[in-house]
Amino acid sequence: MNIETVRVVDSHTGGEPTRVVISGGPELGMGSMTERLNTLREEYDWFRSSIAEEPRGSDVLVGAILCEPGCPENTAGAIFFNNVGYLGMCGHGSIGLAVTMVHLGRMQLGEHCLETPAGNVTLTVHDPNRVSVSNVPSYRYRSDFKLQVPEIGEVCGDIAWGGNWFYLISDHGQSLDQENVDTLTDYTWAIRRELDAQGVRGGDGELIDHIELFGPPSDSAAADSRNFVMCPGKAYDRSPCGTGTSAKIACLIEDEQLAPGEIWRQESITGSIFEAHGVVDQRKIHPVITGTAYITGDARLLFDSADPFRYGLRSS
Ligand code: PYC
Repeated sequence: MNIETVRVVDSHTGGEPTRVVISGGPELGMGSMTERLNTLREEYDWFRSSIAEEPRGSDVLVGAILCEPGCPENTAGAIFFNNVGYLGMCGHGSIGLAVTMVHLGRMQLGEHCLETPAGNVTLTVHDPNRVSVSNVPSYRYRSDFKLQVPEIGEVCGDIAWGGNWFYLISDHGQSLDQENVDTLTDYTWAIRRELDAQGVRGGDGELIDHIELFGPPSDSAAADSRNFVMCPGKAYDRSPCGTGTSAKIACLIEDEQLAPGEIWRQESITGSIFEAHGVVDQRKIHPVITGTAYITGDARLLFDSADPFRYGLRSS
């Protein structure tokens, strides 16, 4: 494999970066996206780390390998990854990927089906920057789940699936402000560690690796809620987190605090906003998340065989 010809397009969705590998990635075969993810993890994890880790990437970057779809009528497939591993789905990343494909002239306005390891999602391209993602069915697994955290005391929240696993907490006494990011990072990381230490898992036995705090929006005329989302690699999401907003929509609909079709505007800690609603079909909640992404780069990555950090700072 010649990794000197890796072409990437970078974008950000509400401040959260996405790097889409357009060509030059490893040969992953034509199995399902889950099978291709497993091949990537088992045989080419160095490729993930070389793209996502410093010095070429950063802790906050989400990468995506653009794949041929398994089913020819679908537009594309994608495998999402970050500085420490892999994501079943990524909402901001799907919006970034759609805007990237429009930039490349490979996606037109309208509806497209994207295959992901978590399931197929529908991307609706409204204009070259604005995209809706009709996400995988999302649901609450445990409500009012109490956790004793040595550094904090008792916390209580919902465990929900939105394409990734989330622990959603509204009652935390923290101020969701940019100036408070270090404290929020320590707070959510202590919770994340304790969920793992106590063996608390999602419904499928997977790690609950995203912690989401909610608070009042900065402007109640513009948004319904503000969040802080701690991601698996200890970076916080600069966007309102598409899969995290999906998990929230599922909880709100299950609590009858939001009607199907009613708009929920989720603000991130950076002030960016996703507009979301839930569609209920055969008793399943399908969140639809709308956001805006911009292209920030279109580049060829270089790998010098003499570079001791060519596979990433942690993994080389
Ligand atoms: O938007 O779903 C998302 C996401 C997950 C991790 C970072 N962003």
